[in-house]
Amino acid sequence: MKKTALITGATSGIGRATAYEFAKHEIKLILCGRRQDRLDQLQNELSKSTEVITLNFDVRDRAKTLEVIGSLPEAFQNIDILINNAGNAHGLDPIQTGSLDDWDAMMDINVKGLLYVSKAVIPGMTERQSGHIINIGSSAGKEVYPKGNVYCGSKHAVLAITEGMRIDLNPFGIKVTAINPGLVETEFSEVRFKGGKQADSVYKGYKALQAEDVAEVIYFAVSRPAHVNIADVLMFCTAQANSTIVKKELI
Ligand code: NDP
Ligand code: 8X3
Repeated sequence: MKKTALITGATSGIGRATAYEFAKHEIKLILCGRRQDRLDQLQNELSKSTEVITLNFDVRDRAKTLEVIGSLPEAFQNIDILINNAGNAHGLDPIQTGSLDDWDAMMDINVKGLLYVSKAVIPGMTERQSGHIINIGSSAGKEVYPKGNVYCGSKHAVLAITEGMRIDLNPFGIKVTAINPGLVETEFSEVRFKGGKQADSVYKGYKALQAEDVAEVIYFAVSRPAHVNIADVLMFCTAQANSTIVKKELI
């Protein structure tokens, strides 16, 4: 039987590439995001390969998150795969001058949003005693870098929550995975720098990971045999050694 996946943050970057990768493998898709035009476009394109529905909600809205996921049409109710991907960095500032709004956004979206979505999906998985949750962490969840403070904190939290999920869901046979990429060329930096010029230089002078590279690893994780769980992946582009060392060509 075809599997069903719910992907948050499907309107851009890693989530969008994962939707395309899963569609190739005929996984039924519940695609989530806030930009309706992009959700419509994805539904039009991917419906050629698989069944697709879209959900428009902000993961910060606890009531709406629980409501929309709780009222899925019957054919999409049994979620086999949850990709907790929605999230971003907001700002890159030293802790002494960071913006409270940016801090709220990162903790509310990257951490609490992930929890709300999980809360809506996990009961079905425990009832069926099967499922796979993939949380998109980051290299920032393993290593703190200058001015990364709160974003790194949010991603360290994602990793701790992932480990907690793996422990608590172990009796139910549910797989839990963290995929932790380094620099990926998406809209991430446009969001972090609020569309400012700084975003233009982030992926210049080297070949960053592409969203499709991460999507392939996500599909690898979900396509392992029943007895195999890919627990934790750290992936960088070849030019990146860690959060602060990136080999760039002079341009
Ligand atoms: P993008 O900015 O390209 O995509 C972010 C996605 O998250 C969009 O689809 C956006 O959709 C969604 N999103 C953001 N805020 C909300 C919200 N409040 N409610 C619902 N959806 C939301 O970035 P990436 O693809 O790069 O990021 C995806 C994940 O990967 C994030 O968790 C990020 O932290 C992580 N990551 C990214 C790396 C990178 O270098 N790019 C590296 C490591 C991890 P919409 O605006 O339509 O709601
Ligand atoms: C995104 C990668 O290095 O900008 O999580 O934090 S980084």
